[in-house]
Amino acid sequence: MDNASYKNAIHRFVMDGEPVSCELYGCGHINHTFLLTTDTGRRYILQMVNGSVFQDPDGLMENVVAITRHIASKCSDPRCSLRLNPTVDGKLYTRGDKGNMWRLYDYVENSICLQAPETPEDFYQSAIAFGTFQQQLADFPAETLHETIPNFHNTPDRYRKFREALAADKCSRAKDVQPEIDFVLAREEEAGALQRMRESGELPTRVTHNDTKLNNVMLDADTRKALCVIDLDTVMPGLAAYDFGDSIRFGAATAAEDEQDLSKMEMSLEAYETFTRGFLTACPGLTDLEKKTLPLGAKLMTLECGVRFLTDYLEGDVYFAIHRPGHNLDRARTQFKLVADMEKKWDDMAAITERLSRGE
Ligand code: ADP
Ligand code: GN1
Ligand code: MG
Repeated sequence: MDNASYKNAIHRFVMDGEPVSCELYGCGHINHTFLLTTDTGRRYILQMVNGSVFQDPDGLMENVVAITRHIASKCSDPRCSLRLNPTVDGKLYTRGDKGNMWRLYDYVENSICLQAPETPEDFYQSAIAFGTFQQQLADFPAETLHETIPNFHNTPDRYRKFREALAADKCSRAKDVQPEIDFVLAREEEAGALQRMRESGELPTRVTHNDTKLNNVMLDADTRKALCVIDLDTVMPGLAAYDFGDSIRFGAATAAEDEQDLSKMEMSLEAYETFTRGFLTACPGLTDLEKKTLPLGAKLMTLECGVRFLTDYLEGDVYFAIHRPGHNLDRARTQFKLVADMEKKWDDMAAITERLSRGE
C-alpha cells in the first residue's frame, strides 16, 4: 500500500491534536491497521478495511455501532468496548480507493494484546472475554445484524468453494498438495455437522464474534484481566461453537498458525481445559447440546480454516495476506496437523467438556 492513501485518510477524521506518527500495527491477514499518535500524546487505531472482503461498509459499520453501544451500556470501564471517532463531516468512515474504507478507533490504553498466551491465566482471560461478549449480547436482536460475509462459517459452503478452486486449479498447484486434498475430502461428511444442527434449529442462533483469535482480545496491562474484544467486522448471527472453536484453534495450539516445523504443532489438552472452564463460567446460559458440541466446534473451525487456507493457496493467494511463497500452504498444514491431533485426543476433549459442563 502506498503512503498517500493513509495520509489522505488521516486528515478526514476528527482527532485530538495533530498527527505526528502513523505506523503499521498488528498481525491481521485482511485489513491494514495503523497506530496513529498525535502531538497531544493521544493514540488512535486507524484501519483500512478490505473492500473486496467486506463489501457492505454501511452494514458493517451499523453492526459495529450497535454492538459497541450495547456492550458499553452494560459496563463502567470505558475501555470495555471499542470507541469510534467520526470523520470531519460526521460520518463513521471514509472511502478509500479500490472499495476500501477507513475508520478511526480510540486506542485501548494500558492494555496488552498477545499472539500466544504467555501463561494459562492469559488464555483463561481470553475465554472470559469471548464468553462475556456472547453473554452481553444474549439479549441483542441477532436478526437486526447485517451478514457482513455471507456463509462465513457455513463449512459445507467452504467445501463447495474448495472443490471449485480444485477443479479450476488456476495455478497448477493441486499436483503438489494431494495429501492435503485427500485429508480435506476424507472429512467432508462430518464437516457439515454443525451447519446441519444450525439449519434444523437444534442449536440456537446467537450473536457471535466469529474470529476469536487471541489477538482479538485486549487484556488490562496491570491486572492482565480481560478488558474487551476487538475486531468486530465479522460479528454476525452464529453458533456458540464457532467462537469457542476458533479460540481453541488459535490459542490452544502449541505453535504459530504458520509454523513450518509440524512436529511442534499440537493441541494442548491443558489449554483446552483452561479455555473451556473460562468460557463456561462467563457464558453460563448455553444449552446442554451447545455444551456438547464445543469439541466439535474446535475440530470443525480448525478444519474449515485449513480448507480456506488451502483454497486460497490453490487460487493463487488472493484472500489472506501472505509474507512468503507457500505461506497459505504452511498455514493449511498446521491446521490439518491440529485436526489430526484433536482426533487422537477426542475422547479426552469430550470428557473434559462433559466434566466442566457438570460444574466439576
Ligand atoms: P485485523 O482485522 O487486521 O485482525 P484488528 O482490528 O484485529 O485487525 O487489529 C489488529 C491489531 O491491532 C490487534 O490485534 C491489536 O493488537 C491492535 N488493535 C486493534 N484495535 C485496537 C485498539 N482499539 N486499541 C489497541 N490496539 C488495537
Ligand atoms: C482472518 O483478519 P484476521 O487476521 O483477524 C480471517 C479469519 C481467519 C483468520 C486466520 C474476515 O482473520 O476468518 O480465521 O484470518 N478473517 C476474515 O488467521 O476472513
Ligand atoms: Mg484481528
